[in-house]
Amino acid sequence: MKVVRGDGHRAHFPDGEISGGKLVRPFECPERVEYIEAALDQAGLTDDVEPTAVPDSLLRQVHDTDYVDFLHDAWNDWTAAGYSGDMIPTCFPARRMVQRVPNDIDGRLGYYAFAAETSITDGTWAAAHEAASIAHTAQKLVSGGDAAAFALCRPPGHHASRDFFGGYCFLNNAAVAAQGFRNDGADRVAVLDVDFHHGNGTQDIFWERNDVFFASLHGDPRSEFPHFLGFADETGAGDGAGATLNHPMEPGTGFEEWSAALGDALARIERHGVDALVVSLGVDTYLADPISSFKLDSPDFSTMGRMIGEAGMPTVYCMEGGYAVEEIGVNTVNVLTGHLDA
Ligand code: 7XA
Ligand code: ZN
Repeated sequence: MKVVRGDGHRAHFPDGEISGGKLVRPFECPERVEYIEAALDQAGLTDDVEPTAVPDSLLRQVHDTDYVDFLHDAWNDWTAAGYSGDMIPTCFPARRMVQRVPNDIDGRLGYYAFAAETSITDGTWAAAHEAASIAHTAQKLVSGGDAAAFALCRPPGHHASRDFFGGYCFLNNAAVAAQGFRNDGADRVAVLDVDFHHGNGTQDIFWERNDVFFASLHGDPRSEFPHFLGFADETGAGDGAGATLNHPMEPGTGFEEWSAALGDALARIERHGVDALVVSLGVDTYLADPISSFKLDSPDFSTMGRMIGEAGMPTVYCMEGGYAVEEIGVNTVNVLTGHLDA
């Protein structure tokens, strides 16, 4: 399995993250990639590919054009306004307020965000753009005949919607890969999101589409981020009615229940008749993850990969979350080698 990776992610590392009422070192940090790279090397998954830039037209199929422009210009606009610290959104267009883009950069920052833990900094655009390019390159490899590829994306993407960022995500890497499959001739694609957190951005992007099935297994939004999407009764709308599947699960869920939900999601994806699969691969379901509450152990990730591999679909894995940094590498690689063993 080829691995698409780059160093551009290092440019994105905000000073802090608001967590539990404090500004703490961001959980989503560059070492995450370093630990994954070390584990890939150790496992012999060393067939590396450099990313090719994602076409702007593809990015703007997935995201609204004003949102892409906002992200591209955000840091310049911020510093031009005389600010120097990281861009932390603090004011949001809540219920019954006017949904209109403000002129002022502080207002626009809140308009295009849904959560305050995620800051934009000097290198955010470059890093997010490279992550989308990594997903795009992995999709091209698989559309070109590879059975599977791993996109080592950082920052992650599945919380990024058409027009807002948050949950450490700016551009939706998995959606870029899914849309790329469609553009390259796949009639139907599935995104399977196994990250601990619901992939609200991906769900929103494909909500009214039948050509991209979205399935997510995640912590119940009543207790877990992103709190306001990911309930079992969300199943898609319009043309996409029935093409979204949500499996929220209680804190403390272990692999027996989790893997039954995975089996169900894979069966639903198979019934949808898809030509390609994008896996939003978060390993924050791990029992020692510092911000999550499932109880998967490292060997479970091998079984997860085997189950996905046995589905026999051309597959792109896009890295999402996982914050137990010392174990993130082995857990990620276990999924990939499990897939290869299938
Ligand atoms: O998959 N998404 C993540 O791993 C990011 C979750 C962000 C949680 C922030 C809680 N304050
Ligand atoms: Zn997550």
